[in-house]
Amino acid sequence: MLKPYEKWVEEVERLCKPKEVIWCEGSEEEAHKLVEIGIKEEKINNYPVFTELNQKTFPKSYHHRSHPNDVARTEHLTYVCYPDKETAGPNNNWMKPEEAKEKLLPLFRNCMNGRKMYVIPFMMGHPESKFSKPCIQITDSAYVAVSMRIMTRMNKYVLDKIGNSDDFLKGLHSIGDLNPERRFIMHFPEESLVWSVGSGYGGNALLGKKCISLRIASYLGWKEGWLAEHMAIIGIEDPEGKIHYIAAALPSASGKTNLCMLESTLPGYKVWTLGDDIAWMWIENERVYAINPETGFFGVAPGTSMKTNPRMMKALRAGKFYPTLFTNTGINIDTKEPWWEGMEEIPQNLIDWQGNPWKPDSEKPCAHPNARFTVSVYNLETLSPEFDNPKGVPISAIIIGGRRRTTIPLVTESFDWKHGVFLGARMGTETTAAAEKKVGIVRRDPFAMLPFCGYNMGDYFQHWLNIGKSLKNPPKIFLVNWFRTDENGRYLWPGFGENIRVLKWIIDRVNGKVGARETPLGLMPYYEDIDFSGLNLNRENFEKLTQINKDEWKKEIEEIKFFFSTFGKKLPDFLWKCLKKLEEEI
Ligand code: OXD
Ligand code: MN
Repeated sequence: MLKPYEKWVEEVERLCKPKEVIWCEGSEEEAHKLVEIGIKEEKINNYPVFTELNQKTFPKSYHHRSHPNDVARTEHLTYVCYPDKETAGPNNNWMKPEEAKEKLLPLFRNCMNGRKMYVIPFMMGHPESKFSKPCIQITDSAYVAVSMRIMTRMNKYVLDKIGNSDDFLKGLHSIGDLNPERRFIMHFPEESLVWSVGSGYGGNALLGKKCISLRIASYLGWKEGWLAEHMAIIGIEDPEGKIHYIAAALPSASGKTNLCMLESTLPGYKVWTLGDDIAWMWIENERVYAINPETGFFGVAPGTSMKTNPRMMKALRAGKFYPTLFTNTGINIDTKEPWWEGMEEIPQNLIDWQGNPWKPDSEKPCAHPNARFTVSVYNLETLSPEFDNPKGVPISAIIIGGRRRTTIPLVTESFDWKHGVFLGARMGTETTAAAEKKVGIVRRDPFAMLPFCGYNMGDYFQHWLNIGKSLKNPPKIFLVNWFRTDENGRYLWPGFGENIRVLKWIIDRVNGKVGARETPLGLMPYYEDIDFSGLNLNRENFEKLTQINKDEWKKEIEEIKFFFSTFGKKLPDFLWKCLKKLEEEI
């Protein structure tokens, strides 16, 4: 008798008709073979899937060039499928499950003809954690298979763990013909199933990440009483050696990776990394605990440098875990090293992300603005010793933050958990290159989850409110904005390592060490309570950073009203009440 997972793999094989089925085990030896296949056999747009980079300066590194039309998440082609539209909510594209399958079956039929099919067993979360999930992804891309080894606990033990049960999450992926007309990322949360076709891009194709660990997991969390969030997790060690853990939701390409590797400019403070993108959180003994279900970083390369993120630069060169991947970066053809805008001085002979010679006066950037590195957490020197603790870490504070040039102050503490849910629900941010759309437009992005919440966000807000009810000592919630500018468009806040000053204030608030001033938006710091030592930030700039501009807020409130009204009856009354109170006070 076939086990349920064997039956599923056989069905997929019959549908997709690969020339060969490879059951992956997750070993390093196997990863070498997969990379070899990517170098010698598989091609994308006539380029080999992998080319070797300089093995001395970037040990174990390879370059990957995607199809030029396949460089970011495609939100307009991403659907959640439930029998009814209301469960999906206005925040998702929706299709009925039968309709979605009918649409995609012809795209999967024979799609792996002449190609290899990889069966990848993996765990999201530590195998001994009660919150981890066994999963299997099927793919026809060696790039995806190798990336999954970096990003997840890919291991054949997962098959033993699944055994005869059908309680595992499934993802079927094919790059198809890479034609955006035939590209879809379909989620079937009620079946713990994802179908993705037509893209090899990380967020669309590494199904353990956004699809399973956020869209499907957020649905499971809603049903089972926990949270799957788009959050980094860090431990902040103070001069006495005490560590506070913080989870931080910032939108895509807005600094979660830099935050979780922050190198403190305040003496005695040190940041430990647990995760840069996803947090699964649950309640235990009336406290919130979190794990990062991933084991790798899929970070934005442009802008990453020894100045902005030295720890990541070292991890990329560390060569501990096999392999490290660079996707759509430029290449220095003299040294065979990857290069991107903002890295360091510009080398003489570069080719751009599409393989064309590139000079600083070229019209287009050398690296794609959403060029990425994929690197194991185990390459990082400051990985928290708690990373592999199946029990997770207790969370003292939750940070949410948008990318906003105006309106939003540097840091605001919510009055309580419920008010924190309001701050998260009304959050807006300027769009970035992580998804295919116009960059720099403000859109509402509650808890940085708009593209990733797998069900109606009205229900999601209520779920957050409900979680608060079972917490005796809930984490404090803070809204931050590192991106406010002055009248000349210059950033008012230096960001990066200097963010530790705001994090220190947050921890001081958690420990009741400093006061705060009450404003209509929430609790804000006094100038004296943030440690600005060694930083040239005068009171006048601090006031600009924390200013509440009435005209900007009138506009903001109108936008929030419009956004809230899209949820109809599903929006918790409490959030309307908070908005009304804010409007009156402004
Ligand atoms: C990511 C994203 O890749 O949010 O993490 O797009
Ligand atoms: Mn992300």
